[in-house]
Amino acid sequence: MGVKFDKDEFKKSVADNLKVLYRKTVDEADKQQIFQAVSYSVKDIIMDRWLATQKTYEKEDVRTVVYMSMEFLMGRALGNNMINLTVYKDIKEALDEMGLDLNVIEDQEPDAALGNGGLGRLAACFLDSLATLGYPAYGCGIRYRYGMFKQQIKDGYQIEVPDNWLKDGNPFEIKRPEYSYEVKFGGYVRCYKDEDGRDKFVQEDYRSVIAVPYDMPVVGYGNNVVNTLIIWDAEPVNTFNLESFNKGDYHKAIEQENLAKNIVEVLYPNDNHYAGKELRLKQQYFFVSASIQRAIAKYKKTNSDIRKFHEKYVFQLNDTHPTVTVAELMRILMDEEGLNWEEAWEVTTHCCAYTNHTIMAEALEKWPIELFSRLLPRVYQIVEEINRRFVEELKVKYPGNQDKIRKMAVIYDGQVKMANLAIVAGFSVNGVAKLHTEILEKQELKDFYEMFPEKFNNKTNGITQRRFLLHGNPLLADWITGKIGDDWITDLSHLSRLKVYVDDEKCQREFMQIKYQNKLRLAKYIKENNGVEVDPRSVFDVQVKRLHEYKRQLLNILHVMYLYNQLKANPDLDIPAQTFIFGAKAAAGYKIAKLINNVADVINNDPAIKGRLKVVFIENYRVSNAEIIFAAADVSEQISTASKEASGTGNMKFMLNGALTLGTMDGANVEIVQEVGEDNAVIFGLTSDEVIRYENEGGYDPMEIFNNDQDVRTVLMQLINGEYCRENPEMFRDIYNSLLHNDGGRRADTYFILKDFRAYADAHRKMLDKYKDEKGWAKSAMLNVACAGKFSSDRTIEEYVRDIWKLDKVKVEVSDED
Ligand code: CR6
Repeated sequence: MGVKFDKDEFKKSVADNLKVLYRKTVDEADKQQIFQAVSYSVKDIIMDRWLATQKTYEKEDVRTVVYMSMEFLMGRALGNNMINLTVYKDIKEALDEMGLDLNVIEDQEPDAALGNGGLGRLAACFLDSLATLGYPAYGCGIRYRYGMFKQQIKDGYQIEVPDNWLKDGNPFEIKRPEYSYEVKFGGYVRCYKDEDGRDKFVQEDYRSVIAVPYDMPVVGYGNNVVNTLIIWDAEPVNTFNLESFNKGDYHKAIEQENLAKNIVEVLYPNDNHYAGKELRLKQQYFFVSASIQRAIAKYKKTNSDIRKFHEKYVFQLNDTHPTVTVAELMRILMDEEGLNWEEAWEVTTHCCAYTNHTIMAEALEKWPIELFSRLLPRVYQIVEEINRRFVEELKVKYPGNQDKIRKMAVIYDGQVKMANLAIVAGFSVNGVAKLHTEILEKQELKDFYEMFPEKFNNKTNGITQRRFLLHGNPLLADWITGKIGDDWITDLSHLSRLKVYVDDEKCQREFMQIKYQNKLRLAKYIKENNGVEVDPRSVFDVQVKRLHEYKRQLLNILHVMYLYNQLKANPDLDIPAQTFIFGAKAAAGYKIAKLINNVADVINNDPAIKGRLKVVFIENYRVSNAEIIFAAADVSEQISTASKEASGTGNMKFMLNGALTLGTMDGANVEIVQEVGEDNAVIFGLTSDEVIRYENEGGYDPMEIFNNDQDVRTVLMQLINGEYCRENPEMFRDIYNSLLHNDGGRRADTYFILKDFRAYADAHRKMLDKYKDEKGWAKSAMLNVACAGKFSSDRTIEEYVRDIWKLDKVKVEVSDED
């Protein structure tokens, strides 16, 4: 089943689009215009399938999942849409014939960077899998005017530049003003009796905005299914009738205009960190309220009994960010649909399911009740009532146990605790990797697990092979298809069929040749974008992910400093040349990028080590360059402090592209090693049990290591003796101090960097020994690909469907098929 592609028709369509959009011919148009024209031509192919899919859903009145997420890190759409329509190669050919280079055209598209990191990208992978598997699904999020900032590196520092991704227009989106909804903030709640004597609650003297949806197509692979990502924009209620307002209302009109402008202005660039800003809560309620209103309106088109809403809709809450969903749904069901509390609660608690993505304390969302009740007065009343009833339950179940109430109540200490709200009102709570779910059950959410064991389940994350292999690594994708056929594209478990080739020396050579080509491609990218020359024959050792203390980029760079010392002391050291590649955006203020860049500067310019060590910080790491980076990696650095990384998904993308994991027993690394075998990865460091034990005991003494390990001491002293910052030797004193000294409530070496240092250095040695054995390495790398099947987001989605969402697959027929 595929799209019937007519090359001449497509070429004509591109030329026509250039004419209609820009009054230009192909020769006259610039690259951006060509990108737009090609995108509209591809959108044209999508459109029939999109219409057919939505018609089918309506006709069959399907049960639907709404994936509620503040973040969708979609990346570029054009290439992925062509891949999933199965017309990538056809279009490439057609464009070739027109004298146009598809790679250049794809490069014109800005990434849709509506997310920070793993959580947002996971949402994007899930949408891809849902469409490919043929499940009715919507993503609901926010159409931020500015997505994740663009990163520039100046003088070693990260500079954040606004990402005006909509500047040239977004060719794939469709504005749907006819499905707009009002969302209200502030004011007060008036209670009155209706004609039946029942209490009615209305919000008065509020400020409001109009939520206007933009639809983005989510194309399934080769199956005619096109689902929808709805991203909400905010418009003022009364831009057009300002004149009609009297003096009193004028002020309010301006306020509402500003509210609309501000609310969707920018994505908060925090990964795994909660900042508690009022505007953030506004964003959350804004998209949640609009999305629920839309779902209910859609439901009512084909169903009459709102008491059965949960039979047709399930809301998956991507972390606590959209948790206000439970209270907003209660509000709408009661205040607007006329249900009583029990009826509304019955629906809500069968509708909402919550995914936890972290155990990091600083990521836990807690809103001061002052703020929450001021912004959402009616919703707050409902949260209070949920809390009151739940605390009653706790008192019955655990009489006299104040500690349970303190830990489990939804409102406590003047704060609304969003995770508790999600767990109390949700019917499912899941972690994102086996180890993570175990930690939730045994530690972080122990009390809830004891009370509601049936709600808890694990869903190990996954990634879409369509983007991260088929699109990102075409050479390897073709090679795999040549060996085992192309079933892997929609069923990644087929990769295991590659196992029969791992000892075949010809296959090994082919495989390593592809890796080499991909390393050349990355080397070229690095040269063009960073001006650094790297040796494609060196080991590409890569750590790309958000900059975060718990992810321990610091451990990595300290080890590079150590290696450099070794090489200087012993120039004949028999180790392969290595290139350490970093890529990461930081929350403002985290200075580690400066250290990495300064170390890079010193090492890369030292002729004494004869190019055997290079360090590169790739500027503006994002989905589009990630695809190039994963394909070229030899070693995948997954070195978070055990217990801290809930899952990780980059780890899976590296594995799928044939890199060996050098990592801790954390997150999904545990399952990666289980799949590929201990010989085909290198594991080091404290276990999560050990970390948790140390934490409970108040830490460990890093001074002991400082005193006894000369190599570690040398590296640490280099942080404060100007070795990596001649003009300001004090530059890295903070880092030095944080590793050795307690500071107020903060333990020295909070993330056990020095504790794990030796084990990490040994792990690197072990990895290099493996690399020296060419055939052994090729075999291990191939086994990583062959064993990556489990980590497809298709598998993850099938588990969500089976255990939580209970959806049926849908078939979509389109008339232009082959
Ligand atoms: N930062 C986890 O830290 C996980 C993703 C997706 C994270 C990461 O280990 O793979 O979610 N958590 O589940 C949060 O964002 C809160 C992440 O991306």
